[in-house]
Amino acid sequence: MERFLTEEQQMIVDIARQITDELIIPNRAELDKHHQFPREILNAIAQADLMGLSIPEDYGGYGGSIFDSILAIEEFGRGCIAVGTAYAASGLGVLPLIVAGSDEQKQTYLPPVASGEKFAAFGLTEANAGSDASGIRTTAVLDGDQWVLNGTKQWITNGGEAQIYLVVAMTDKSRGARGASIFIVEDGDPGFSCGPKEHKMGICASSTTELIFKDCRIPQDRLVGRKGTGFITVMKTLDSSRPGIAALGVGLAQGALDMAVTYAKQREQFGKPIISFQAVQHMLADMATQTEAARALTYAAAKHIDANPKDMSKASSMCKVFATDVAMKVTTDAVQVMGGYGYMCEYPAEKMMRDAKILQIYEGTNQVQRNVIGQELNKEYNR
Ligand code: COS
Repeated sequence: MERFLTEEQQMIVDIARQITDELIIPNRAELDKHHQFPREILNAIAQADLMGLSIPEDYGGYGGSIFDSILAIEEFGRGCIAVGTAYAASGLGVLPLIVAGSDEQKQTYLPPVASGEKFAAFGLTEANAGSDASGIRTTAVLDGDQWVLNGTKQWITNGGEAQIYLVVAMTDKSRGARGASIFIVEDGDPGFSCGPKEHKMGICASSTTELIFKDCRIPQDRLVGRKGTGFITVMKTLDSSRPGIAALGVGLAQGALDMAVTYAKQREQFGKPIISFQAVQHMLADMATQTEAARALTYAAAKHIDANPKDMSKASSMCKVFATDVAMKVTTDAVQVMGGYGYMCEYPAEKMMRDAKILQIYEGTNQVQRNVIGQELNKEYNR
């Protein structure tokens, strides 16, 4: 369906599409099999000037909207959401800086991420703090003119591959959500290390590690925003980034649909291509309709957020939950349409289905998204 993009937006799609067709799709199976971080592909994305899409122009980026950036993410997701995740996670990593960082911090840390010279990562989750984001236990204590961090972050995307980490730590445990603050930690800071890469069900080419802080000392000026405002910055960060996860879902669903239709036109049973059977047609019809609906909501949500930065939560959660549930359903149905071939590791359908699952879990489970939507509805109808 017509997407009503501007010339610039169509250019973003065209460049991302070319990278996806020429570099991501031909290499995704090998990257997945060997759990290999897609460094060369990310370098190509950087060379095409797409790393800094949502970074302001003053800091070396393209200065695009959230809508602009999800167009690229959707295309990469069509090829492989492990690559899309590594790409989007670098953008997520610097979002707290864009939301709350000082001009000096932005001047220092944003240009190398915009150029792709450095990658970023966002460190929030811990063993006992996932959905309960304010339950984190990592601490930061001011000692002279240095912050001392202690604790362990878990399941951090781009861990071990990034050079810049935006890390959430408690500066005052007694104040709960109001006692959290955000810090910039650099690869090589004393007392900071990353754990080994986790083995995952899907998105195997992306890197997921622990971040370990043992008396990690960083300069005082690495605090992002005011002390104690970290939780709000985290919430704003995630509200801005969740349309990107929705876009990965839309892209993945599109990739699975393309594959299933192509297969159904070629595969013959009972002397006819299986697409001529209504049972298969109905599955494909639902897959196509759901993918278009997910795209429409994701685009509408991104545009709403760009225009209303103070009213992001509901739209952001709605597109995340809908598009990622669609991605799970469409990839599962693609495997079904392809039958035995769909189930074999030799073909891409099974990877797509394995990959889809994480979309319903990370950057806030789909259950948390439904809570957010429900709470927002409750507030709206009280007004
Ligand atoms: N934008 C701005 N402020 C927000 C906000 C948002 N989206 N959501 C909450 N806040 C504010 C609240 O207004 C409240 O402020 P005050 O203390 O001034 O009243 C404060 O933040 C605490 O809010 P709340 O009490 O609602 O927080 P909860 O601890 O109940 O947590 C959820 C709310 C569940 C929504 C939050 O913890 C969450 O998003 N969890 C999922 C985290 C996640 O995505 N994890 C995945 C890993 S990150 S890649």
